[in-house]
Amino acid sequence: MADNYADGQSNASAGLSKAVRRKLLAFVGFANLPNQVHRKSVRKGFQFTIMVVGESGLGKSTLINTLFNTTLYAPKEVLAPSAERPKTVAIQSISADIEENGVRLRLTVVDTPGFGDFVNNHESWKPILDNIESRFDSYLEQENRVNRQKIVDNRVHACLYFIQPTGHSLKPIDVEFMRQLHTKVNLIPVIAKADTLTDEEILKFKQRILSDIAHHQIHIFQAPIYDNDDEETIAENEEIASKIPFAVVGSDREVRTADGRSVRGRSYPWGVIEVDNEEHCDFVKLRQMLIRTNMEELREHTNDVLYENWRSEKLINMGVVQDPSVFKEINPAAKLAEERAIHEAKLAKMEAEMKMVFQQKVAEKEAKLKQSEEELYARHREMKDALEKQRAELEDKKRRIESGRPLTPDKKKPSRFLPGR
Ligand SMILES: Nc1nc2c(ncn2[C@@H]2O[C@H](COP(=O)(O)OP(=O)(O)O)[C@@H](O)[C@H]2O)c(=O)[nH]1
Ligand SMILES: [Mg+2]
Repeated sequence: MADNYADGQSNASAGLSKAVRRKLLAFVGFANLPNQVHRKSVRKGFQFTIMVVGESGLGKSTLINTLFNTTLYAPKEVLAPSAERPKTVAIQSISADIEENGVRLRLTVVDTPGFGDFVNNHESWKPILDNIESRFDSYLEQENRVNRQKIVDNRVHACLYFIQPTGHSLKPIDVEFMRQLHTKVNLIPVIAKADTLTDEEILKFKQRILSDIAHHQIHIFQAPIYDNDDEETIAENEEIASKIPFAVVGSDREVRTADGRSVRGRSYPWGVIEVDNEEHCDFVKLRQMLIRTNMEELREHTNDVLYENWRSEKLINMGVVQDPSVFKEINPAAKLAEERAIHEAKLAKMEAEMKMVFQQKVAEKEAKLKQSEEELYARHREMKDALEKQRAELEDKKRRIESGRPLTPDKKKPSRFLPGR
């Protein structure tokens, strides 16, 4: 009795179809899935595009060279004052394939020289926004191709916005740029040439920048924290987040410190600022966020949120409507009735078709029968006529025999059948 009762219980609870966490009895192998994904992505390589925006001379090119430890940008020739300068923001992109421990990365840096350099900087964000959107466009076009095997991802995954180290607050052009772009790109604000400010100035400047950003409801990229992250990762991400906006110093030169070490940095009469020293600036934290910890996060956020929003907005503007039935809740009874109605309509149609074919066949058969009946009649008449003729002949013969005339007619004589002979 007790056993039955227990059975009843377990059946009832099984009916709720709850996902049950189970311990596997043996090794199945899907724990290896992350390794498979890893191998595959290493083989395919990664694509990452960074955009740098800021007035010229803020150290954008230098910082990119410092970040990737390569000379992506050659030292620029200083333009003579009389030289023709471009009148608008020019957008240039440089790509480089870099490899580290067998992992290939196609890095593209999009530079925007000329931003903020004009007397009238009205809408100088526009060419940059256009560039970002045209990259989305090209991705969308590739997604819509028949063959989607080789999609090149040229979308901008991160935008480093260089803030002039004034120590005051954001300038109107900074606010305008970030307001226009924050829904299209992962914004990462940095304080340029932080070696020109003291530690205290940097701290105050950061607070003012953050409050300006909050005031204008600008969304800057923030590394998400997940439930399943270990404490170390959480601490690391919090540490990174606490440094935003990163106060950076760039240098692609090695200098010698007072204690004789050779470091990447900038040398001043009073000492050396080390780029890779966290005590001196936030360069290391910026690099960590961009490259070591959040590169995939930046790529994912670009794809899943920024691109996705742009894409659905664009498609809606183009008049593409979402079929609402795709999302309709399915009611099993209604679905069954609908299916039955369709089935019945199909049966009725089949029946009508069969009836029609049957009637057609019957009509054909009838016509055929009528025809053969007429033929039979005709034959019957013919045969009757022939018999009639034969009888007449025989009668004639009989009469001649009785009258004593010869049976074989004279050859010279015309036919004996002619009437009146
Ligand atoms: N003080 C200081 N100077 C820098 C820094 N980064 C670059 N520079 C200098 O600023 C000048 C302009 O740098 P560049 O990278 O060409 O600026 P861009 O026009 O924004 O690309 C160069 O002379 C650099 O050596 C920095 O972090 N601190
Ligand atoms: Mg430059």
